[in-house]
Amino acid sequence: MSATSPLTAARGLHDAERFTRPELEALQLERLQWTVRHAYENVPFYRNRFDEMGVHPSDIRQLSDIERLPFTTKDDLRANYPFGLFAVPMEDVRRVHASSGTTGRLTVVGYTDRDLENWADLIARSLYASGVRPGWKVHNAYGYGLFTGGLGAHAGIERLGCTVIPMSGGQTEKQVQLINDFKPDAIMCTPSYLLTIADAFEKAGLDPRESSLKVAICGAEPWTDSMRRELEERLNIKAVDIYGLSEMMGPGVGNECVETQDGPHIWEDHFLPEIIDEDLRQVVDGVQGELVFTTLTKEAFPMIRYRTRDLTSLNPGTARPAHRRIAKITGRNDDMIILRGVNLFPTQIEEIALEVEHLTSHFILELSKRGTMDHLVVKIEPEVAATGAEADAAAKVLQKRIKDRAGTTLGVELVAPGTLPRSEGKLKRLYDLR
Ligand code: DLL
Repeated sequence: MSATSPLTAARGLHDAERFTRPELEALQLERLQWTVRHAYENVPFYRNRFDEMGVHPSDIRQLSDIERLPFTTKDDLRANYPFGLFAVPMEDVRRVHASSGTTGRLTVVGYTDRDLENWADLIARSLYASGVRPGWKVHNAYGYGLFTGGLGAHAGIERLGCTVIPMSGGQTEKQVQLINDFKPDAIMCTPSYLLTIADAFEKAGLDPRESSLKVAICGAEPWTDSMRRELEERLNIKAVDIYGLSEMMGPGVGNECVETQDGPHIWEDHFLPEIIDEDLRQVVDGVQGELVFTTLTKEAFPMIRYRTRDLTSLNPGTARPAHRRIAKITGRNDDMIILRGVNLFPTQIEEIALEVEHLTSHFILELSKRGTMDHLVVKIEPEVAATGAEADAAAKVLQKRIKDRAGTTLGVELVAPGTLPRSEGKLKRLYDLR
């Protein structure tokens, strides 16, 4: 099999998945040199940055030379809105996507024909790693449109030789009906939306464990291993983690293997990952920090050392030995809550809430001011079947466990089952009322 025959390659293991680490690194170096030259020659922003730092593409002689290159941030994307960072003429850009983020301008990304081909291949590779096989029906509940989730996943499902059910997000009752009637083998959606769908099954009088689904490929937001267990238990499926971001491509930058479920392997033949500390210095594998990526094959939108703001560590490959894995992302450094000097992530609360009997994973965090102090309240739904006394006791347990493990006291308020907003895509956990 040749590395360039996409159809066959995408329907089994790609050559790059069998590489040894030295083989992979040789390819990475060649591709890094190409990318750096491509960006320098075609994007004035990169040329100026490189010139300011006195670095030239010819200085990249080995992979570690990447540390000589400047970082790129979301602000740089915004400052070059909409197409300022594109490295090919507009007529060669076949598609754009955009993400809104929480503040300010859209960030826009673009793809050439070849970029779209690579993306479909990488989703196919990710699905294969998830245990999906040609001939399966895949229900795609990632949102279609400017968001990369829907259309990105769509092309890869087809590429693997599966039947795609292009449902998109929302219309939850209809999702349940289609899953029940079309009997898909796999589903793609955010973990929080899968929970909404499981609830909707029960509301419709159906047992989610009895559905045809075998695998869920979940990502686009941080989630915990406790949430994985909850989803696997409630739906009788395997839940596998898919990672990605628009600035690199979209979904499929990395994916977990179903046989090990030990964190997404980054597809390092296309993306070069680094982890940096607060002083922006590279740290060694195993140490947590901010994830940074450089694209290795992107034509329309090469990105050099893009700071993702995602907090994780890089660990040795397992099921795909040459491709390092990222640890489950605890959060982003911009959704970290600093409460009276203690750092907190919504995922920490999720982890703890899911352990407490009689509570559900339906909760939000409300941050407000009491006098001059910040105050954080967890509003959480108890299980429908819990008695008032059971729910009250559970709320106290939650508060105590948060205090013991996160080191700070939060308010815990019970709210009636079914009253908190339900996810239809990326779930908003934190409401800042200050
Ligand atoms: O969320 C792409 C995607 C779509 C990935 C569908 C997976 C599935 P953005 O909207 O640009 O792109 O958001 C990217 O989402 O930097 C992380 O903070 C977060 N994220 C994505 N996947 C995961 C994951 C898509 N598996 C941002 N675990 C990233 C934790 C994730 N966080």
